[in-house]
Amino acid sequence: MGRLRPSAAAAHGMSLPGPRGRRTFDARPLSGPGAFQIGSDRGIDRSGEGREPAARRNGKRARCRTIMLPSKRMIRIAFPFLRLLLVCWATVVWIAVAGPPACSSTVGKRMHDSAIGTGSADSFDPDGDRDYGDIPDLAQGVNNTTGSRASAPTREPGSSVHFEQEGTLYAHIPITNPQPPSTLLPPGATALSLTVQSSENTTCAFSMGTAMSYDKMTPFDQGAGTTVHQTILNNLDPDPNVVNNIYVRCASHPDYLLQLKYRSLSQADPSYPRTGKLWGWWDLFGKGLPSMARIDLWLAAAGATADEIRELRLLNPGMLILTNINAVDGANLPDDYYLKDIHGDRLEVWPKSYRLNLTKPYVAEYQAHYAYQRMLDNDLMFDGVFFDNVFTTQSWRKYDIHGNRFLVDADENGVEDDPHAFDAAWKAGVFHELETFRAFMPHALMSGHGMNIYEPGIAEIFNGISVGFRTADVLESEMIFADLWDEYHAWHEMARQPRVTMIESSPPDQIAYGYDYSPWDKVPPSTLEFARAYYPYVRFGLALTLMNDGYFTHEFGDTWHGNDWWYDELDFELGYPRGLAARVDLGVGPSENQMVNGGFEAAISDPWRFQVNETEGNRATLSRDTTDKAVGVASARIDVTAASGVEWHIHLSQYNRSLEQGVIYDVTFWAKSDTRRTITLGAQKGGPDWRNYGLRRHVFIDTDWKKYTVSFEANETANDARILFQVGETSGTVWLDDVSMAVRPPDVYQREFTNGIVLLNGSKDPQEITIGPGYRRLRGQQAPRYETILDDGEATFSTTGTWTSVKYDSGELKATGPFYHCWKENCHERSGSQGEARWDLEIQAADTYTITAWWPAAPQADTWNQNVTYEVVVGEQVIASQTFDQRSGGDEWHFVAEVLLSPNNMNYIRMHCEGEAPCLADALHLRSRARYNDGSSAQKVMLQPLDGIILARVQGSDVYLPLITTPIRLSNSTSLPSAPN
Ligand SMILES: [Ca+2]
Ligand SMILES: [Ca+2]
Ligand SMILES: [Ca+2]
Repeated sequence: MGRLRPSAAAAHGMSLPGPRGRRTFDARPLSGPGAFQIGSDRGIDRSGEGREPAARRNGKRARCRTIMLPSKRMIRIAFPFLRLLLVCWATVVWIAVAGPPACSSTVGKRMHDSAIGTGSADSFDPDGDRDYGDIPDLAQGVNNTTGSRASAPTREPGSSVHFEQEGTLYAHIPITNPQPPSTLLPPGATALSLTVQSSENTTCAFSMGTAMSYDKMTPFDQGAGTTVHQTILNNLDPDPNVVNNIYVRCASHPDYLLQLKYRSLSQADPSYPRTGKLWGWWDLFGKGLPSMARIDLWLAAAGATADEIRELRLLNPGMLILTNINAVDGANLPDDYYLKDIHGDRLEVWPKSYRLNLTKPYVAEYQAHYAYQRMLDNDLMFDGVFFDNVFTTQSWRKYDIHGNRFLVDADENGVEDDPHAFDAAWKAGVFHELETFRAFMPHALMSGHGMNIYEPGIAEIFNGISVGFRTADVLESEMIFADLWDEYHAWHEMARQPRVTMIESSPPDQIAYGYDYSPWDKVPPSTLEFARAYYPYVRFGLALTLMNDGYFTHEFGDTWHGNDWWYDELDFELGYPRGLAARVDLGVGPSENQMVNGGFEAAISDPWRFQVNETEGNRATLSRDTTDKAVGVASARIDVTAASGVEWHIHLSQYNRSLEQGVIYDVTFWAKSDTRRTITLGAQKGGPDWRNYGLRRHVFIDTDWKKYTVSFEANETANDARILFQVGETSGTVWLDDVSMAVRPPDVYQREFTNGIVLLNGSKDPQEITIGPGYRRLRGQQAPRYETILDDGEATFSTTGTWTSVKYDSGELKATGPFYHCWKENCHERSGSQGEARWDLEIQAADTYTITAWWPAAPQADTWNQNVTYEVVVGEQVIASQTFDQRSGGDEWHFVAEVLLSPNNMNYIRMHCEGEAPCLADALHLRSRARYNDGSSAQKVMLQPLDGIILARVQGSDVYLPLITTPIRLSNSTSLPSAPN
């Protein structure tokens, strides 16, 4: 999820969720050994909104994990410490309760439900199933009355870990505020500084591994006779499969036991290619753990038990596994937790799942505690949490899933909220949720969907993202390669350590999103097989992934996770990178900077122009600043003293720039401002109708000078373009310097690994790359050496007679059928009885080719032609033909012929139809018998547009590709060093 429609991106300049911005659907029915019950009994967090599964796989009813559901009324009637008490309610472990503490009396029944209630420390996990659902096995103490949170932990020398956190003493609870609370530790941690507070002056002691009586415990190092007790826990087991259980008692209340859990993360550093999976746990579980162990990164695997995770870690020590919650949706919560419209109605975003009101701090805190609880429930075996739907704005959501208008009223005053104010409160809530969880678990891995790495604050919280299905968007020209490249690298450059970004690659969108939200019932089986085996999409996603340190998965798409598709390349042991990716030098020289006086070294005059819409109340001045500049002797300084909030009302632009349609440009500039803010970069016609020339992008800028690069594809050829910096969003001062615009060099990259090299062609042209000796292709059986789809929308297609380009396409993400698709939405339909369609074949190498044909399963098909003949023509001889009845069989590839073809002949395929019934000419698919990974020497490689290849280093050879090159340029960053040579 978090898919970004390029049009939405262009309009909003950031990762606003588009029509596909839906929650991930995570499962499908599965039959066979190990299959689970279909439906709610499968225990799947089907909607992904963070509900506890209805039942566990063994059929046992899941324990109630509801840890804190304070109602609004409760909060109003409670005394001021209630918020604090909610925290201790949620989090303090009562193994043995020596009298009703304030915490339990306040929370009443819920506390009773979830407390152990037997009064015996030995009854912890009484059923011995290591399912801690019996009790809330966690302890912590965040001061929510003051809002203070844990500061970032600081590593002490050696492997000891030290946490700093402001303390709070909870009245009447014998032991509180452990620092750190139960949490994950960095890899290899063997010692920890632990502090607890007691309700009265006393002496405290601890035991490790088992809960001993007070007199057998080890006294804390410091604090005897006081309320603050500190000790060093030595000899922690750093084995990532071992939870260190720590028990604490104090002499004042020796029956009261505080339990804490600490576990070290593993030193996960799997070799490449690194593989991942999202949501797929339940479907793949039937394959057995050894099969699942070939995955290095499991995201959103909430169904995994602690024992299963331990076994997986033994099978694959480099594995990481994350549980999940939905950051912004929920179910089965008190009514006041939900976002309402002006009529008091909730926003249904998935059947029976509703958007929460994260403008309320207690809702954000509930979400954070829920995520923390999920970690602790599973004996702390998960390595972190996948947060689905991390939307930091919400005003864009105008309708519920039924199409009902939703006029948001988050402050519940009966009046529609101002969208800016609502978004600001919403964003604060989302960050409060994320930061609260982060305070509990500074070392847990946090990944998710929907975040924008450039948004201030995101990189400090998240270790990575799962980049959802954008490779198909690039392959289908819905987004430019440069944007995906920049986003992927920015996550690796900016995110919190350790970095765990995944690329979710997928088949063509028309298949992945064209057959409902339960496509397994609706995609024709042969089309599903095509989706699995359309290798160019796999190779592009994989080669892109290997250009940085991310994890790769090729899945059906966001409508269906859990396929166990596997590819030859994933079995090749590529080893470890020898450096960063670098651009391959194709002999294309750097393009000229097309901006004049972009450094503001001369007086700021034409073609620069500064415009302020004063009739709308804007006030701003432009000056040349010689005291504060990034490059040279001066910068441009814009002081906005009054802003209407409309970005373009105040802008600095340079007129009369030249653009060429289809060319990718990099606009590079330095910027800073007096406060963190966004500016908007645009390219548009320099006169009426001021239309967009392909660029409109928000850029987050900071209070210190940074260099930014924004890439765009010009959507027409023009000499009257103006490049704009719009600053009318808000008042303040913005500085700009060293603005340049140049043609982006071809996006062709290579990266060296210990056992091979990866090449990626991110350009729209085929690229022949000379490598020299020392490399060979991999050996595999899957992918054809040559594979093409010839669509009627391409120049190789022609007709005689009367044909019309028509669109038979049911669209994407439709909930109701029928489902049907011309290939790439359009096909040619013949009227009359004359004429034929023809696809010219461009054969690259002599081989035997399998040819198949596609037409749509449109509702109108019952009137279509019954005798449609495809003929394969070689040198004017028909060498094979096949006749189809197009009234049925649409949305599948149909076998036409398997024939020998060579580049030396005039080859084409023609289609003609009998009678006057309409016939459809759409797409052909050609696959060679030769294999892509044939083990052959690879001194030269021809890469198709948006394609990639992994080559093996020939044993004994250690030749580096001699094409080392200009370093990669990243957005929001300066240059990276080039790869080794
Ligand atoms: Ca309101
Ligand atoms: Ca300058
Ligand atoms: Ca087509």
